[in-house]
Amino acid sequence: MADTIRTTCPYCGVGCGVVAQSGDDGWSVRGDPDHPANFGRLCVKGAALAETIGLEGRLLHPEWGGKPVAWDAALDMVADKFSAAVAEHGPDSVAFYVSGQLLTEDYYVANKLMKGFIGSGNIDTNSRLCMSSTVAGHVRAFGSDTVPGCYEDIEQADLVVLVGSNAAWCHPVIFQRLLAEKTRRPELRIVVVDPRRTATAECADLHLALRPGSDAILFNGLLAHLKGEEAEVECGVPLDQIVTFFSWFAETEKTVTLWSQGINQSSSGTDKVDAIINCHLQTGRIGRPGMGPFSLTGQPNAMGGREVGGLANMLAAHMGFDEASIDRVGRFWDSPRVATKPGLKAVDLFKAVKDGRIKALWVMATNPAVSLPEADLVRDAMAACDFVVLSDCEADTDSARLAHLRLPALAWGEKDGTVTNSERRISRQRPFLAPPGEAKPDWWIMSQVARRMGFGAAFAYESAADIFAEHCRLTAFENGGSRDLDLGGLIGVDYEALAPIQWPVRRPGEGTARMFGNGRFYHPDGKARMIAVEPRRPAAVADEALPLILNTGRSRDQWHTMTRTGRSPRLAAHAPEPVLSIHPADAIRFGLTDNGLARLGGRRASAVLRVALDAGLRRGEVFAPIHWTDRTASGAVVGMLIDAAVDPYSGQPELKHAPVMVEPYAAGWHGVMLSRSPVELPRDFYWSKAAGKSHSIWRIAGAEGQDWPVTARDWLGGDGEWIEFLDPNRGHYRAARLVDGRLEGVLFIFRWATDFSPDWVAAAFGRAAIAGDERATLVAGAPPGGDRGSDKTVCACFSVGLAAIRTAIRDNGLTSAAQVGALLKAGTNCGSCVPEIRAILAEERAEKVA
Ligand SMILES: Nc1nc2c(c(=O)[nH]1)N[C@H]1C(S)=C(S)[C@@H](COP(=O)(O)OP(=O)(O)OC[C@H]3O[C@@H](n4cnc5c(=O)[nH]c(N)nc54)[C@H](O)[C@@H]3O)O[C@H]1N2
Ligand SMILES: Nc1nc2c(c(=O)[nH]1)N[C@H]1C(S)=C(S)[C@@H](COP(=O)(O)OP(=O)(O)OC[C@H]3O[C@@H](n4cnc5c(=O)[nH]c(N)nc54)[C@H](O)[C@@H]3O)O[C@H]1N2
Ligand code: SF4
Ligand SMILES: [Mo]
Repeated sequence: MADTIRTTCPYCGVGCGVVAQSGDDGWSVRGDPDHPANFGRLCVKGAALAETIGLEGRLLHPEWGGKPVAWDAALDMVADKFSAAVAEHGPDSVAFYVSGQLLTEDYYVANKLMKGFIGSGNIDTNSRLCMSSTVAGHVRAFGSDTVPGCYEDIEQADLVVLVGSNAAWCHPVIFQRLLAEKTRRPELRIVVVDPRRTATAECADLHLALRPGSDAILFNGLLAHLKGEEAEVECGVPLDQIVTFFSWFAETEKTVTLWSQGINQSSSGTDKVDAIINCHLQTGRIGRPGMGPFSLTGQPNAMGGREVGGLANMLAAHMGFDEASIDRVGRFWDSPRVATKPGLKAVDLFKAVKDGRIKALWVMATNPAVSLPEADLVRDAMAACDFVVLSDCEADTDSARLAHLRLPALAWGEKDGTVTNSERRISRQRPFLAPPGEAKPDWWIMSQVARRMGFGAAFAYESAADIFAEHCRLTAFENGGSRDLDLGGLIGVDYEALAPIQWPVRRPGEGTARMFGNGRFYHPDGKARMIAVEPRRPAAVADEALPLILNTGRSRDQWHTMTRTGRSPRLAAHAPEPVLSIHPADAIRFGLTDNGLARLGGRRASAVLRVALDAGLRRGEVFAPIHWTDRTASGAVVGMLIDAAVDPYSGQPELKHAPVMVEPYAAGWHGVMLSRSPVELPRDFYWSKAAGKSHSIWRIAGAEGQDWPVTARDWLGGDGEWIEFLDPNRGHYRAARLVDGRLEGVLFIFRWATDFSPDWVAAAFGRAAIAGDERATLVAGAPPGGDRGSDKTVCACFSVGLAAIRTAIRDNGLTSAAQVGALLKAGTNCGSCVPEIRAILAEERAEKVA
């Protein structure tokens, strides 16, 4: 294989180009300077990609009941089980649950197999949890699921409004492009609409910390204002801020409104999307440079999935279930059995699994046992299903544990295909690593099953390129300008060399930056629709038993259930534990302390999280990240606390608004454990696990005391040489286990919560042997010199901590993030931490005044 490969980042929907290069130390990655999404930039997650390509923990062989089986047997079994269920109970007794992390080619095959040949609409995707309200909102307004604009619009705008989007963390390179433009043109205004003061809000000219769920009231009010009507806007925002926002919006022609999950993940998400789009239609600000409504997509291929018809309510290639489309797709696929009605949407699909209507379920590239609302009930459903097959790159995920059959899929760096980013730009993901073990491309696995189910002729693909060509032909088939998605100009293209291009591509080499600039939309009359929106409150309300509202979302340096980012020590440093952010006044009210532990309770389940006081939250609301699973924490799956209220049009669940209770988690002991080998800890006390360089780090705490020397051997292994220190009076225990002089594990237990940082012990794990004098310091409980090295990483690229930044600001009187960067390098590489550096500067300023 070549030693320099151009490919695309597998994380967020920005879709950055990546150059992978092999050198003496293995593969390294850098931003692709020629890719139009990022022009060479990468955020910290993209920059750390090379740290995530190791094979540890990968699923490398098909497994039945935990034991390896041959591919042939595994594929036969899937085909037999699905065929038998269809024969006995009909096509709607089977289902696929897929993902925006599949490549377009994989997705196309999944959709064709289910909707075209099994003949059921029962294929849905995790994009249901992510983008489906935007899809429904687009279709209602435009007659098609079309993102009108492009990234350049964000730089050309004079006003950028971010609604329910923490782009500084979730779409960092787009946000960097916006901030760079703001530096060039300080008159460019940024407004952030988010109940929380996020890193994004930190960089805004105006932050509207509205009451959660009240966005439709705000945008209805704005629409009335734009029409010259009087409007009362009660959404928890002071009137002067509303007036400022409305007048900025009214007076600024070049306005882009970006939104993401704060809008979509709502029981009225579709209405909220249309309430935003209404304001752009009213002012004609759409499809022209520097303006437009712009949904930021989450996953690397959320858009590609929508394009092939991966959502249960779409058929294929942006066609729905109307008679003409069913007929057209049937003729194109040469199948008499094309599904004639939409299938079950994700939440309903898993309800059907639970009550036995679905007899065979295939989960691909997603972790529903964690990411769906009512995740506990989803687990029950999977456990009760007759046959669950799961394709993943990882061997051990919460969902994989519930599957009968596990199939090993190729991962990023190995797989080959295309993805589409938020601005409709199709880019290639190219392989630079050999397929490990027996792992296979997802499209291959499904095509093999299709052949065994008797559909061989329609699935005779030899490569991803074959599938892409067929997909392009379908988008162009009997199109004639009637459908937005048209890849006719890519038919016959050199797939290997395919350069990033924005669809529609009607003629070779001609991409499309903007849609609708000519005023033509895809409703039959060619016009767009303004949708009358009646604001609705979130489905669930706080009460005496569950007095707080839980908001959930993302941390800066982790991706979803951490299967990839969790491998990188650099990425773990920013937030090594699952954290509950709470307003200081609420913390006092519920008896919580900063850095202590809290039990967060919902109706059926609870979670234990580390407390972080955050005055940027509204009172009565708490925030928790979605990343921790049963593999990485004792109990921090927030999806179990959230009821599955869904939007009536899109079926998207309300993942940002769940009533919860909170109480202190009283711990009698606290500790840290480091181990080179995997340890499976019990779940009757708190623990969370993070990656170290050659080991894992567990933070632990519990109520009941233990016989520590016994417990330590139980967890870390009995043999080898032990160095121990036990002080029963003070409740202290410290132990290190060495094998052949090399450190294998350490366990430190304290009586009191401590912000002990394991960095200095971690360094010892890197050494081949521990010298005599160092052995004593290992269990002394503090590194030589007594500096426990406790600090929070702010800049992951250059490992710069909070303390160093504070000191530099104080000692040198620094006033800008640029000055901090000049002195410490922090924030000068990927820039992801610049918003945090600004927040630290603001805190230091406030302290000086006070
Ligand atoms: N670091 C990182 N980046 C990611 C991902 C990741 O896992 N990690 N995942 C990717 C994916 S798949 C997605 S979908 C995107 C998501 O990207 P975002 O949507 O930007 O991220 P979230 O943190 O889910 O939520 C955004 C914000 O919505 C706010 N919010 C909650 N309720 C409301 C409300 O009622 N109104 C408004 N206006 N705001 C509200 C939350 O406070 C939060 O700050 O991120 C992508 N990028
Ligand atoms: N409470 C709450 N819940 C949420 C959200 C929220 O904001 N709050 N956000 C929702 C959103 S927007 C999203 S997108 C979802 C994400 O939730 P999930 O999709 O469940 O999360 P991931 O960890 O991305 O799961 C992807 C899995 O696919 C595997 N994988 C990666 N690439 C491939 C591949 O090419 N082939 C195969 N076969 N497997 C692969 C990975 O190893 C991983 O196990 O979570 C949703 N859930
Ligand atoms: S912004 Fe970061 S995570 Fe998103 S595509 Fe670019 S490098 Fe990847
Ligand atoms: Mo997402």
